[in-house]
Amino acid sequence: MNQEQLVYVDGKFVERSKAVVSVFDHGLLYGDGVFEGIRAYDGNVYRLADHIDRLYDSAKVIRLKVPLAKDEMTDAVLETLRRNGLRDAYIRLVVTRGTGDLGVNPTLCKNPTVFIITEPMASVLGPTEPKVVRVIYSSYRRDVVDGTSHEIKSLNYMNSILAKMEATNAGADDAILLDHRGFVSEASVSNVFLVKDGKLSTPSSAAGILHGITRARIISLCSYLGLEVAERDVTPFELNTADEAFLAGTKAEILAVGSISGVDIGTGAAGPVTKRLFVEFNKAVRNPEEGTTVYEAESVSA
Ligand code: PXG
Repeated sequence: MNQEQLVYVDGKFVERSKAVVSVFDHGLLYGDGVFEGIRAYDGNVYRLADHIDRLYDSAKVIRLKVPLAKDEMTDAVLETLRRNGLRDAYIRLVVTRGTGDLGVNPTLCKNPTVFIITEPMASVLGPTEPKVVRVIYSSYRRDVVDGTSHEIKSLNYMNSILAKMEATNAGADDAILLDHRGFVSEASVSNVFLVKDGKLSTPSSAAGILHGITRARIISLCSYLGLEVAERDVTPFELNTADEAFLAGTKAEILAVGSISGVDIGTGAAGPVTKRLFVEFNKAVRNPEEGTTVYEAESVSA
């Protein structure tokens, strides 16, 4: 594609190199804003309605009034993809508090900033096998639910960034954060599952997790497949001694966890339940019924 990709900024489509926000935007000054990371698979935006709902829930909790109705936001996402001719894409949808003064108080920020970045991104889901990653336990604890809770998908990602840097520094792919009590919470930008004796477990809301859309889909896939899933407190001991563990998120899709801080999980390779869910999830994301179609049928090129 020769033409520069376009970014939606406050209702206008702007060339990527010219897409900017003010240095007085509180999204930049204070991390005051919310976002979503979304994928499109073959012209269908996976679970777009769920992402839009979560965005508006995050905004509600920080008392940020999104200047578009949900259907207008949906149209803006689809139009950005169309204008960029993208079928397999990553979508970053951001709403910031907007410009204000040099003070943390947001009341002077009158107009929230909305921008939508789309880029080509092919799925990492291969036809058969999930990728295996090595992770560590981070020394940073997940933010608490009565603090800067990750239930809010806010622009404040320092907690995850510190953990991710720690992982990179240790030569690992990612880090799992524990919550303030010492229970397993989540990885930097994905949720955690374990499999023991054929049953799955995943940390519950109490552990300060983001309510992942991939996590929710895996739980419903498990129920369809007749697999049991418990949402509960998980100790590091339980995770270390699991038969299998995997990470789930929009960007990660499904990644098998081979080891955590040097302890092999199961055989250290992707286990049978992880592989099965990987295949099923792969099918789900490509099912047009699970997505919001970007292109009208007549405009789809062969
Ligand atoms: N936990 C956290 C803290 C996240 O940020 C997930 C779990 C998984 O949620 P979903 O709804 O995606 O299944 C996330 C998701 C990025 C990026 O560019 C981050 C996420 C999603 C997409 C892209 O870093 N975070």
